[in-house]
Amino acid sequence: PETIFRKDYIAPGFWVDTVEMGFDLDLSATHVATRMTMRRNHDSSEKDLVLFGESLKLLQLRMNGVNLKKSAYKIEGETLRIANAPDEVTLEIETRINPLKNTSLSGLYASNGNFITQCEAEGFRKITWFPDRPDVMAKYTVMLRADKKKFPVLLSNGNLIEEGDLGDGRHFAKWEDPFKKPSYLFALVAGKLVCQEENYKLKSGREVLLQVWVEDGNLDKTQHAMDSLKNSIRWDEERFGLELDLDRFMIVATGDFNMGAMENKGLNIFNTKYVLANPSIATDVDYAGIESVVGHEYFHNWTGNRVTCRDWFQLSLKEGLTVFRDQEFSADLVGTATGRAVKRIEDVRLLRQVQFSEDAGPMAHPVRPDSFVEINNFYTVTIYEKGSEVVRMYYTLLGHDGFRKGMDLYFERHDGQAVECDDFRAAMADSSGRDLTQFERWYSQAGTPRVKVDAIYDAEAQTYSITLSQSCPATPGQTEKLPFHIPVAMGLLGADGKDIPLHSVAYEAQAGATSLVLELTEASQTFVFTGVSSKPVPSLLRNFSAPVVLEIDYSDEELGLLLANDSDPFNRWEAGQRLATRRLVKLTTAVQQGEELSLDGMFIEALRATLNDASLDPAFRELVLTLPSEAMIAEEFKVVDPQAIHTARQFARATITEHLRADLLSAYEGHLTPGKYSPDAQSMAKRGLKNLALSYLLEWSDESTFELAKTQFDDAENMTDRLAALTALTNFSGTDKQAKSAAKSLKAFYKDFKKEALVIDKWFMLQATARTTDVAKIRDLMEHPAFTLNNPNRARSLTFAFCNANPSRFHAVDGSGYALWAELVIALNKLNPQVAARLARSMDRWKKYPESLQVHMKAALQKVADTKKLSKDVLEVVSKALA
Ligand code: DPP
Ligand code: ZN
Repeated sequence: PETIFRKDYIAPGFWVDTVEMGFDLDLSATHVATRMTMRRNHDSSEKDLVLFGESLKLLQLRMNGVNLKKSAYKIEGETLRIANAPDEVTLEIETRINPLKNTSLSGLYASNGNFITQCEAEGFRKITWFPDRPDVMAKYTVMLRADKKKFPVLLSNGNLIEEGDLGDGRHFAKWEDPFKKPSYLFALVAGKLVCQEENYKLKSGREVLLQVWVEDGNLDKTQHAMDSLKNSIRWDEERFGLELDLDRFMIVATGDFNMGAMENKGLNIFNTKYVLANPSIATDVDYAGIESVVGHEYFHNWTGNRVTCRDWFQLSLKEGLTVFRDQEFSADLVGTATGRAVKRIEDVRLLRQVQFSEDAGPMAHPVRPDSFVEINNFYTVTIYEKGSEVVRMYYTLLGHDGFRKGMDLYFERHDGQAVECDDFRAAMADSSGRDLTQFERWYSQAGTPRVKVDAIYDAEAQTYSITLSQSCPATPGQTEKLPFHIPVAMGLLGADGKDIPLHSVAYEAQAGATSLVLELTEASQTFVFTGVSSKPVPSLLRNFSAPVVLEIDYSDEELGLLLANDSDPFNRWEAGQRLATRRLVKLTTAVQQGEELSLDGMFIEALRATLNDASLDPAFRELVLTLPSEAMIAEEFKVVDPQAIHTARQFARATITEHLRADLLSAYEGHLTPGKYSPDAQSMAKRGLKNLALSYLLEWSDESTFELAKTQFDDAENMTDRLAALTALTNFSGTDKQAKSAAKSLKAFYKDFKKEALVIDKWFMLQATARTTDVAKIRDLMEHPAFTLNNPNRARSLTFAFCNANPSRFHAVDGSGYALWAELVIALNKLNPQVAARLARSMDRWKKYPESLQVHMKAALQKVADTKKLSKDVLEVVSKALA
């Protein structure tokens, strides 16, 4: 398939001013009539009028009132060209599409008898021929017609300007979006839906209508999404001075959705997973996810919709920025300093576990990619999470007010435009007067930079010199990297654990501060601190001020001091993770060499002290007590041995429990949250620590802790506690009687929640990631009547979870996991290429495994690559892996 390059960008030959669309909605044969007014772009080298289309039945094409004969245009693949079009054109196009047959869930499709659209990135071309590219922005008017009984609700972007009956059992609704937008933000929804609605007063006093639309029977699960929406609106007003520009804002939930959610103008469409919640079906994690995704999509209204992307290579312009905004939103809502740190730690954990791994694999790409085969493959953690880190670095470099000035200038310059990442950087530079030329490399160079630390204390001169040296590993297509502009927030701790006032000639203006942001711009730089009366312990990269790997040799004692004292909570946690990682790596090697395993007292006592420190936020304690995941431990090795890592980590968990049982039990009992469920930060933190304690307690075979979990499962009044208990029970290895009892609980859970799709997803996922679940068990579960590959959430809950989150079982030594993976990718490829390509990525890092596994992995990859009619989505992923 064809590779598309950023450097080949050509402005569109024609602009579109207005689009009028008429839909006659029918599940298997929808008629779409489009009329658009277009005008030549004299600045473009493209002279033809170019439209894109896919899976369309073209019924008619008229230009300026004249039917075009087949000879007047040329269709090649997805492209339709009209040569010699006049400068002013009215184009009328009629197409027919079949939403029912559209299992790709891109374009217009059917979901449980309703119509849903998804047009980002290139789904609009599955609805009509159109210059479907984000730099073509137009005003839309949409007329929807459908059977009134089957499709009582008809929604599209913007404002409802007319509705009524058509007489023949059909009705219509006419919608007008007052803002011009790219086609990827188009949306329509039609079907049997109900809504929770509310009038909401903006800060300016203007009233807006907010609606959350769901299928019948789900109105008891919309309150949290509505609350999150109101919080988002208020937050964007207060933090960025950005007001909702529409009179009406709608959220629609659908059970069939490829992604989390979509920011269509005024009509956000969401995966049910990020809308539906009440205490009995949703966990604390779900509540937090809904808040952040509702925020994310709402914030796109300015960062993405009002100012959009010139081309898809600029995707991070809107996604990185909007992730940064949603992260800040969630942090601000918690409000406390440790609450912010907890959020930061969770975000960084995800970045490291998934994005660092992407950066080290065959799909590594810069935040602003130079090329792609299929844009849908580039909705990645690099674009989103690393993109957010890049935005966060401006924030760190320019400060709170400086960043806000940059944002203001960005909107002042670009409102209503489709722009590039460079335009954002220019706004940040010009508003602050800072030279951010070198900062561009964060957009152009892939790979995770490494910063090596060498420090020398000179007792006589009382100076402390820190030398920072940066490098960045080669990535596909990029062998040499130039130095990045890296903000390194730091402080120095004295022997008492307190921050030492900092004095450095290079940062004279901030003399006496206890935290500084060093700017590393060269390959190697030395920063000298004076007046340091004893050898300090450095705390570097505070709050994770840059997306890099920090290589520094700490002694266990230094890490202990940081864990107990650092004024930066992120680095406190980081010190604990370093202590743990060091031990888990050693244990893994010991497992491989058949040596006896042991865990030292220093580490266990450090954990005990943290666990029992009542002055610390329970959420923070939970994070410190959580060992690095098996995937994170794997990153420490050149050659990964998933079973040894699993054994090592399990040993560590059991040993921690052996020594801390009494402390864990009192942590459990001390953090109960009786009474009505509330998803506030404090209650969530308590539940989190309590349930972590429970999962540890069940690592140590014992009758009473099993009963504790069993009782929690039976008596739970919310899904958080119920699911935590069931997970612990399912992973418990005890007597036969206990195993039977756990199986009974699992069955009861299914029965109780059979009607709640999102809960059944959890039921599958819990089993997919259980320690004892092997490939055969997954095949069994795939035969379960509730399992289907047709629904992305369900497919992900069982098969993706197994391939991505149960490494010791997926990487079975006989290669059976890989064979299953290949079958699944091939099956999904036929149904839904986007989802298939996501699963295909599970094999990205195959070269990191021992030869004996690589043989099987390569065979599985090859099997997929050799499949006939492979989508370009999957083809791109597997051919890059095999390259
Ligand atoms: N633009 C969507 C989002 O990230 C995903 N397609 O919100
Ligand atoms: Zn987004």
